[in-house]
Order: sequence, then C-alpha cells, then structure tokens
Amino acid sequence: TRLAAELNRALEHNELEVHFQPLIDLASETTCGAEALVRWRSPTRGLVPPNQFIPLAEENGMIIEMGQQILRLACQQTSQMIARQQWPQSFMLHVNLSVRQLLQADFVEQVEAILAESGLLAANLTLEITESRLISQPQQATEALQQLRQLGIHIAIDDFGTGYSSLSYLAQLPFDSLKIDRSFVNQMTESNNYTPVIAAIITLAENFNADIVAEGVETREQTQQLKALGCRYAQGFYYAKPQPLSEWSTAKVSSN
Ligand code: G
Ligand code: G
Ligand code: MN
Ligand code: NA
Repeated sequence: TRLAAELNRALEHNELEVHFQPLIDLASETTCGAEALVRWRSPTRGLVPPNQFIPLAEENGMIIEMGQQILRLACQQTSQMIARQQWPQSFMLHVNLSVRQLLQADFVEQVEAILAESGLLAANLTLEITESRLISQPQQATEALQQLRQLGIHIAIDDFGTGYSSLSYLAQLPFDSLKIDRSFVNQMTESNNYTPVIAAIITLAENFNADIVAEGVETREQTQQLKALGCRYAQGFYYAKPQPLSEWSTAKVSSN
C-alpha cells in the first residue's frame, strides 16, 4: 500500500521522532521519569500520531525496525539529558515494546547494544508490554522478559486490566510495575464503581512487590483519590502531554 511505502521511506530517512510524557511521583509531585511515545514527522502528512501507523507496522513486520529506531532515539536522548544534569541520575525512561520485537531471537542482544552505544544504564530503562498480546507465545515471551530483567531493565505491564488479562498468567510473568489503564482512571470519579477496581489492582501490585502507575490522569480530584488509594506514580494530561524534548517543561511539577 501507499502508507506502507511511505513508512518504509520514513524509516530510511529518519522521520520518526520521540515525544516524552512526564511520569510523576505522587508523593512529592515531582517528575521521576517519562514515557517515550513515537510520532512520524512526514513531509506530506505532517506530524502523524502512532495509532495511524503502528497497527500497519505491527501487521507487516515493519514494527521491528521501527521499534529499534524508537528505542535507540529514546535511549540516546535520555542519556544526554542525564549527562547534562537536566534529568536526575535516577530518571526512568519507559519505552513501549511490540511483542513481535520481544519474540526476535536476538532481541536481548539488540537492547544491550543500544544501551552500550547510548551510554544509558539498564537501571534507567523500563520496557512496557501489553499483557494481552503476550498470550500467543507465553513461554518464549517470559524467557525474554527474564533475560531483560537479569540485565537490570524493568518490565511494566501496560494497559493493565483491559483485554484478555489472565491472573494465572500474571503469576508466571516477570514484571516490576503495572500501569492501570486510563479507562479505569477516567471513570473513577464519574461512577464510583471503578474505585474498587483500582483499589484491587493496587493491592494486587503490592502483593507482587510491583510499582503501580495510573495512566490518563486528567484532574486534581483523580490525583487525590489515587494517592488515597496508595498509588505511587501517575501520568496524564493533568500534569503534562507528551512533548518533544525541545519543549520539555515542568509546568505543574518541579524536576528532581
Ligand atoms: O501517543 P499516543 O497516545 O497517540 O499513542 C497511542 C498508542 O500508540 C499507545 O497505545 C501506545 O502504546 C502506542 N505507541 C506509542 N509509541 C509507541 C512505540 O514507540 N512503540 C509501540 N509499539 N507502540 C507505541
Ligand atoms: O497505551 P499507552 O499507555 O502506551 O498510551 C499512551 C497514550 O495515552 C498516549 O498516546 C498519550 O497521548 C495518551 N494519554 C496520555 N495521557 C493521557 C490523558 O491524560 N488522557 C488521555 N485521554 N490520553 C492520554
Ligand atoms: Mn505505554
Ligand atoms: Na497504556
């Protein structure tokens, strides 16, 4: 298709860029990390959001090269921000991963090489994976995730609570944090029905010794409810939208 051909060009001409959405520590209301979110700077289409090209890239396999470029860019830029002391040594970079990337035989070596060339430490990197997509090849995925954790990389389960989450599968999955899907957070204040669901996910994370991140936080009320429920980290438009590093600001929060 035409879109596929343009995407191929985009990969050859480095048209992908990474925006960063701050990750907030709710206790101190400071930025402690960021999630890298890809955008395509197309000469003909303008700035294209990921939902317009990630599904096609997943389908035709282009996501493998694309994911590698995104990981490299995000690690390089984060490493530079830490070196310039604009971000703290403890800054946590989150990068989304496709299961197709994870299932490549040499994926762990690819990540090691990107860390080595960018100078970013494994301890500064969290890879996010959507649980429902792992279920096709659980054994292979679990082994790859274990190897990544042995390097010191953290694993986050993204969009938790949606799709085909299976609690029995979760018990076998190596992970360091759960990200509560924004659909739960959205509805928390509208119908109180969702508050017990969020409370249960937080307790679940605690029992797995995992961190918890609430996504899609848009109001002050939500931040306060989440804090009261014991949620440690949050991300959302209330604090900041994803932004290019050139516009990185700490509007509602002080960095450190
Ligand atoms: O930034 P935005 O809200 O438009 O992102 C939409 C979706 O695209 C999200 O579900 C996100 O997980 C996915 N996405 C964004 N960046 C990446 C990326 O670098 N790799 C993969 N695999 N998915 C991404
Ligand atoms: O699936 P994933 O969690 O990777 O997707 C992150 C996406 O969520 C990004 O596309 C980002 O733009 C979007 N997002 C981040 N914060 C908010 C928010 O507060 N509200 C809404 N509606 N979307 C958000
Ligand atoms: Mn994510
Ligand atoms: Na998510």
